[in-house]
Amino acid sequence: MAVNRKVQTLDEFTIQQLRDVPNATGELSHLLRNIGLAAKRVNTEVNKAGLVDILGDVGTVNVQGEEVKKLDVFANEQFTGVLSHGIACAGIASEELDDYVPFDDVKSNNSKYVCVFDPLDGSSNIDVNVSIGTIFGVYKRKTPIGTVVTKEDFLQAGNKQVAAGYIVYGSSTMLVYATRRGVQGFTLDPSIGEWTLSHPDIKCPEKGKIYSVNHGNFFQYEEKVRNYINECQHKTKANGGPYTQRYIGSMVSDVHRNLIKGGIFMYPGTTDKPNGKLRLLYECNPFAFIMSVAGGRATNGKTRILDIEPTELHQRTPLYIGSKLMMDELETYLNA
Ligand code: P6P
Repeated sequence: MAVNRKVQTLDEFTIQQLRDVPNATGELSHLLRNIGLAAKRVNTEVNKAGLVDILGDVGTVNVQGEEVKKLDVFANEQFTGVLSHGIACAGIASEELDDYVPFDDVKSNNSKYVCVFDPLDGSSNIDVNVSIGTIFGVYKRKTPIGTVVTKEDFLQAGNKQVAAGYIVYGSSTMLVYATRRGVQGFTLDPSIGEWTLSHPDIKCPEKGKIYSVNHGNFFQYEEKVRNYINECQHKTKANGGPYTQRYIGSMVSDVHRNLIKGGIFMYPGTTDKPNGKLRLLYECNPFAFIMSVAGGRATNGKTRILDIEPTELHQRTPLYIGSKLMMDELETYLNA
């Protein structure tokens, strides 16, 4: 009987990648599998989120006798827990934590990577059942192996990332990660609890017809941005349109859709928030890395996101990210 082995799991894929990477130690593969494990646990809880009232409100004890936590706190604990017990990560910085967390033990101090995380982005959408996500970036530590990591290990430009990815907890749950070798998409098969390769070697279409921006802030954007948005609204068949406006309000979902279909996502600075809302380290840099490997681009309106030298863990930046040709057109407006 022919055995259908077209399905390739995350474990199989990351281990097989080792064959093509000379001198690979397997630590990055181990780290990615750890993230996949924690994400499966988060997925289980996210899928029950609508039942919180039945299972008990946050801060109470549920029918299983477990304390009900806010989902983003739970997610942060899952990723921190799995990575601190693994052998590939020496510490993390998280949207949920004021400062970075060194995993100060012999095993972790001998690890060569650090991770930055937004454990559960868009969590305000949970109670209306809108898809949410986890975003992560992986760096080689700058400090010597064997020592405790310091803040400088986390304040690295996005172009120093060795990997980056996200999990989108949506109609299906996907884990997408990029290394310099390509962007790979895995869909969780709940029947076997495995991440299965469903979107190999993702490339962002050079052109798309989707623009994503919060129109509620329109009159707070600078004139050049407003002019580009007007351009998007006036596209016709004759000049590459018509465009459609899609904005979920959940970055992982909006950028994932545009990565697959082509499009541009914008979170510009506003008069109230000149640096915008999104965080450089664990929201913009990971997506900028993924998009650059997939053939797209990401800027803050002036500079490539990946080239920005961070000065603080939680600093914000305006973000424009998406298909190459759409970014080219945007920049003709921003540089006008
Ligand atoms: P606004 C979610 O809160 C988030 O951080 C991103 O996921 C999302 O893209 C953005 O904020 C939406 O912000 O101001 O448009 O509601």
